[in-house]
Amino acid sequence: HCTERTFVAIKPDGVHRGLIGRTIARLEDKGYSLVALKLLKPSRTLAESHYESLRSKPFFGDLVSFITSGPVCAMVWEGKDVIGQVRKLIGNTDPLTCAPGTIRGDFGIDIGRNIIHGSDSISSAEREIQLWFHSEELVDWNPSLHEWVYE
Ligand code: YYY
Ligand code: MG
Repeated sequence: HCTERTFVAIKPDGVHRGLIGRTIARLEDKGYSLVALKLLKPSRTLAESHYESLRSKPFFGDLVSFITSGPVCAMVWEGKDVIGQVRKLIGNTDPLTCAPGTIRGDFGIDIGRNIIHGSDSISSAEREIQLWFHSEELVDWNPSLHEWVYE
């Protein structure tokens, strides 16, 4: 199988609400593997560059204050089509329009408290992984479940 990596972050609301374990469980249950994981309080520089494409939006200031309030659980996940599949597991940006069964659909109500981030493309995944992690923090390993998850 060809693998792909994505950047996932449980935002401060998800951490405060005790949703780290249940969120990780959903990605593990799907069959994806964790490549890196850390808990941090992001700097303003990190939060602003993470969301740099949204700099001109009216909610940008609130978004950066919220993310920097921390803690954030930053992760890299790997597997076939993981970028698109994680976006599906997460659900739409606005939790009110998410289907039940998605993370935001099950756990969120307001758009500014939507629990989790997932990269939206190959290029943003590469950019975000580099932004949040040093290359030596990414762990190469071969999950023994692969032969039962992939044909
Ligand atoms: O990728 P995703 O998180 O689903 O949405 P983006 O359009 O990239 O926006 C990033 C982040 O900004 C969103 O998760 C919540 C916040 N936000 C907001 O507070 N209000 C909006 N109208 C749009 C986005
Ligand atoms: Mg986005």
